[in-house]
Amino acid sequence: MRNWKIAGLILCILAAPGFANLITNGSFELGNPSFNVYGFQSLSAPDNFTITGWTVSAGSVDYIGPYWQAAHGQRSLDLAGLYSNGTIYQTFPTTPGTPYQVTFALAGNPDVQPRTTSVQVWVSDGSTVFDSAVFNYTVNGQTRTSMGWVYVSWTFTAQSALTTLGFTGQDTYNDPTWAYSFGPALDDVRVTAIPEPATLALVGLGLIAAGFLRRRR
Ligand SMILES: [Ca+2]
Repeated sequence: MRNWKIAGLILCILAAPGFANLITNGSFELGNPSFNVYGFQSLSAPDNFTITGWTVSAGSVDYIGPYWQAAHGQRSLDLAGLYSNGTIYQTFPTTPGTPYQVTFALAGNPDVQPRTTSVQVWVSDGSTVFDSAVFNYTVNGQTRTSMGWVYVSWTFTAQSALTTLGFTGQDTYNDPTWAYSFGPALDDVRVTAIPEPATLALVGLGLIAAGFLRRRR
């Protein structure tokens, strides 16, 4: 019976990588910001050193600290930084042909409302954006201490051994003073391989085998 339990645990361990988050610092908690007195820092492209694991590749984003409530941890992003919508991305290993699920927390800078803000999420094989989607979020009544974060998800199928996942602010509000400085808010980005039925079966078998012994003891 001991062998069943060991086999079960091994099956679970073998299958576990299919559920791991492939994104480094998806909650934006790691970095070396110099937050201003309001509790954020505007980053201009190119910037691949302020937020660990991420590159600001176009426009501007705000790295948000105490300025507003994060969805997870203490930090998040405004994808319209100073005067411009921005783009941020990260590259990670993938298996071509495998489907992946992207989930992230979405809200909107509440300083201008009501308005609807938008973010484009996209994936590239290094040279070409091969899939993308736009998510809209309506800001109406939220505050910096009650951001109204919602979790959304999207799936793509990898085309290459490395995939770049990016987020681009697409807010259309052009402020007379601040121009495009009020964008969609982003936090808690996760990417996981969508487990194949065989992987789920392995986990199930593993749990059954591991649990069988416990009941018999
Ligand atoms: Ca966070």
